[in-house]
Amino acid sequence: MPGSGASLSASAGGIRKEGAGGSSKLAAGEGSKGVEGESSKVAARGTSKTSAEEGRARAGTNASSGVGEGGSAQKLPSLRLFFALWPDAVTSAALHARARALHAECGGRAMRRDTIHLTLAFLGETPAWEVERLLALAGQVDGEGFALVLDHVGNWKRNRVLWTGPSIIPPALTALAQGLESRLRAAGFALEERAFSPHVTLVRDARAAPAGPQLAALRWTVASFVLVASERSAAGASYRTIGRWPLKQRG
Ligand code: 2AM
Repeated sequence: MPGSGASLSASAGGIRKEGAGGSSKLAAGEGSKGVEGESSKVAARGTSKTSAEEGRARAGTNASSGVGEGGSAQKLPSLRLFFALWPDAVTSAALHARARALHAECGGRAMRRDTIHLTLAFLGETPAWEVERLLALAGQVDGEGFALVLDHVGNWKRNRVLWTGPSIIPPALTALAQGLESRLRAAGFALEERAFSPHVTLVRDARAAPAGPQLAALRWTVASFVLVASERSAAGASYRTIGRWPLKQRG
């Protein structure tokens, strides 16, 4: 991983940050057994801090081991980061309904509404000081908004994940994921080699494959992308949005 680099100031004006799910409220019963034990801590909107300050302020960090100058082991602050598409409230409610329907049929753990998303690029454990560079880099991505038609339900047997995705991938989604990936790689961030496979995880640890017909198509109007920190504790995982970038609307 490279050291800290470019200043954020040039692109800070284009960055707007807000909570991941738009709403952190959970539907009744979501804390019950059979529901994914994750929660979303949504940060306050609209502060006057600069992007760099906000990125740092939101960088509640994990600690990864490192070796200090004298050779002694020390804890370095790090974050588990990924870029994602985060659904608006209506879309996340519809996706959550789909997750519950699959859970009713197949068992496992349904994703909670405020944790449902589509991963664009998974960075994993990342030094906290890299957040500024990631914010600047994402601000350079010149993506277009698009409609994502989620008309497919898939079942990954290897990890017992049930997911939904588009049978036709919009070119603007491919361009966005590739634009992020190429910038991240050029900046020295390590990404997985496997090809981008757009999907929204709905159920984990499913006990059975869905037997029924494919569900009705769900249309998601994608207007922004986000950088998210995933945090794990005894209570489960929570997601915190660190940055949000609007996608251009086609006129
Ligand atoms: P998933 O939906 O298929 O589980 C946060 O962990 C997000 O990053 C999840 O949406 C997860 O995808 C995705 N992700 C991609 N690669 C990952 C990896 N190697 N480990 C954990 N999560 C990964």
